[in-house]
Amino acid sequence: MEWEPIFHDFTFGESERREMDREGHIAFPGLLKDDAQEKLTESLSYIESLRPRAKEGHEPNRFAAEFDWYLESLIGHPQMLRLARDILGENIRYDHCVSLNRPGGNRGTHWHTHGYGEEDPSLGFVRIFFYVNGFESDDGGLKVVPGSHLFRDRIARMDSDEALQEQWISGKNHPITGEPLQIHALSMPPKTVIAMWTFAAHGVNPRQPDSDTRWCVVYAYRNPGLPSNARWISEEYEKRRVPGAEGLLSLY
Ligand SMILES: O=C(O)CCC(=O)C(=O)O
Ligand SMILES: [Fe+2]
Repeated sequence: MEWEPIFHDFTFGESERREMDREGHIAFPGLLKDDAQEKLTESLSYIESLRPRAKEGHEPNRFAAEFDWYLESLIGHPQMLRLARDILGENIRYDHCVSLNRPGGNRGTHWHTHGYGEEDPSLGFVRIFFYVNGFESDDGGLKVVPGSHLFRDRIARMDSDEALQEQWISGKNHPITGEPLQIHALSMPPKTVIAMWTFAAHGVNPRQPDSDTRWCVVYAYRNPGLPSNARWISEEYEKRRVPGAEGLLSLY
């Protein structure tokens, strides 16, 4: 299979690893190539168009790669796998691909963390977000709390920044820097890729009513070893031969 590059040149070396391990996430602004941005926009619009006819249990947004060949082709793309393996080490599995499109007026999402390997920190889980047309902090913007992942806490749901501040952040210091934990509302240019550890607290601000759709998709990978709650792969799809991803679709 011939692969077109999806990313510009990037490095995930010692300093990137330190940043990710200190902050809980790392952003690569403008990493996506123009061609990948264009194809992703098309694919994500297509996924959006299917949603009104969604079948419960196999929704096009939650199983996005099963509905679109281009999204599927990125699961095993060499640059994607290199990034996932730079973060997680060699032994990885694909976990899910979910579209996160947010049209004007979308309400965003509450604060939460995701789990995996609560009892076994050697098992990593990373989400790789493609913010195809970027976002502003007050317009469908991703919010994070640098250092929150080091607490390895399951935050079920907190509806506002104030609630998170009062009920979870208050009194906590960053375990590495010693500074009080703080909410950061990010702004990112188009074509940004963000990798995030599973225990990082995050939420999303509402999209402004007059804004266009924020196009976004997330790919998740993990070290095998435990069942995974968010592993959205249909039974049939698990048997599929996805180029580049041979052996990566199984649970263990
Ligand atoms: O829409 C986003 O930017 C992030 C959504 C989210 O929390 C997730 O996919 O885990
Ligand atoms: Fe999330």
